[in-house]
Amino acid sequence: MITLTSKEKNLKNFINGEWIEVSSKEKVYNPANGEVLAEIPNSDAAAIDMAAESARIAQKEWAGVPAPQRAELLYKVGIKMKEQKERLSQLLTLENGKVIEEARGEVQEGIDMAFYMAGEGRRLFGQTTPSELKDKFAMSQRCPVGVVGIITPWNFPIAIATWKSFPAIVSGNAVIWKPSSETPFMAKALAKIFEEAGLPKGVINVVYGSGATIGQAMINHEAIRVISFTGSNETGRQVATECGRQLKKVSLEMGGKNAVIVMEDADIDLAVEGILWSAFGTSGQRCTACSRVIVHKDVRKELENRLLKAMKDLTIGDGLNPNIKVGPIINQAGLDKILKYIEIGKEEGANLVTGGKQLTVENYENGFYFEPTLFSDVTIDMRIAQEEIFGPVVSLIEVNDFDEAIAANNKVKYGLSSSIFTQDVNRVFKAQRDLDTGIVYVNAGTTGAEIHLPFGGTKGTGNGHRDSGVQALDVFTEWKAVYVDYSGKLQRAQIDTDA
Ligand code: TXE
Repeated sequence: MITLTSKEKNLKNFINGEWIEVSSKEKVYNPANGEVLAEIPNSDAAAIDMAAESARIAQKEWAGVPAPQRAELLYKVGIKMKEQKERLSQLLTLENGKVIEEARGEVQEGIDMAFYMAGEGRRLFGQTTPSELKDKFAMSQRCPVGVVGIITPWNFPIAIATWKSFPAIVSGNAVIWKPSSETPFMAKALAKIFEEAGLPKGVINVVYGSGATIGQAMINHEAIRVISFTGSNETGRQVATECGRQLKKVSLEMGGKNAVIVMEDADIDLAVEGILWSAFGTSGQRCTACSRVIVHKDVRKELENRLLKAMKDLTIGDGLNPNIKVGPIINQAGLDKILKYIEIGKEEGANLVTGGKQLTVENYENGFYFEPTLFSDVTIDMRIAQEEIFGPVVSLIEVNDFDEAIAANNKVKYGLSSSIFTQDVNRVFKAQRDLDTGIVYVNAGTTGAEIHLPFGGTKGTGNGHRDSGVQALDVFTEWKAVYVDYSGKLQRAQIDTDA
């Protein structure tokens, strides 16, 4: 068990390079034992006015700093994150509950993102193209949008923040960040690292508070030109509707109903390992979590038996204990949601093979634990096979052949991640073409995205934008087309082309 220092506990907004006290507070809990960790500011909308004003001024200067210098600062951020990796990981487990090994992986993702985006400072490529006219030069370039707002969830409190803030900052924007109230320590730690690395004041601002007040104030503020949001489908739709009304650019990532497909020629042991890691890692609270297993009828029984056996070996408890494989659920609301879906599954006629209950862990009686759960005899139209549960619950769906498997994968409103286990190269290529998700894995589970590729999905998962990868720059930049005519006469495009 780690203990928070009094400095770490002292949570304040970070606006214009200053740590600002907020009198209204709410408690934040450790999901492993239900104990109060600290009090987090419950800001009002005036904090956004203050942050937007500071960001507006800071951005003008920041955009004038050459991009390679902006990038150097991100590089320093990466170095500092690396130096502090273990402490950051422990704090992450403390506030979020995920097991320490996964927390280290998440912090590493942030470090990777810092170095990757630092590289972008020497690229930020535009294009030069031939002009249709003589003695004329044509090019396009990326320009910062200005002040951007990022709204992040609790399930990847540092990785998602880096996917959004790093490309924004290297592109010359200033950022206002509202982290989830469940996970305030990662936000404080990252802001502190930016401060130590020497980011000019006002380029990043952290404002704690509720979605309804602070999220809404960000959306409504005229200085904030982009909102990048990760969270639930319901909230994302609301955010997009509000942004649409104001013609504000919005990027959404809203989760998934991800499937692992296991064909009859699959390496079953490998498939079981892949399912375990992607279904029960972060206690099933990943947007890419495997919550459906679509299995060929010839290997259904064998897969079910081996999966069940492997699930029995999962250790559940405090994520800070390195022997634990599955940590707690984020809070009581998360548990209630999972319990609701267990009842729905039973009513729909699915067979509850194992799990399905809240769990009490010795010495952690007030923690939010849930048994790893397996439903079989699930059909694709059942709600447990359609809706995001966000917990350690897997549904087995039996299919007759490859085509049925692809169709079952695609028959959900989400489109984030999918995976197929097979040894057949022809099926591999057909699957990567026909699976309609933004991410496809072959002979691996549904999680494990690398930061230099685009992250995001189709259909109800998003609205066409991507976090991470070079594509993340598109969210935080505008394209400018520039024409330089050095002919000394007025040449008219589309008219004087024969001259
Ligand atoms: O999400 P919310 P919650 C899903 C998952 C989970 C459910 C609820 O199914 O069980 O969402 O989690 C801010 N305007 N995912 O309640 O409400 C909020 O403060 C602007 C999947 O945490 O979507 C937080 O910072 N912002 C997901 C962020 O939005 C608002 C990850 C997400 O909160 C707002 C998390 C508003 N009106 C949850 N209301 C994934 N894609 O992985 C809230 N927020």
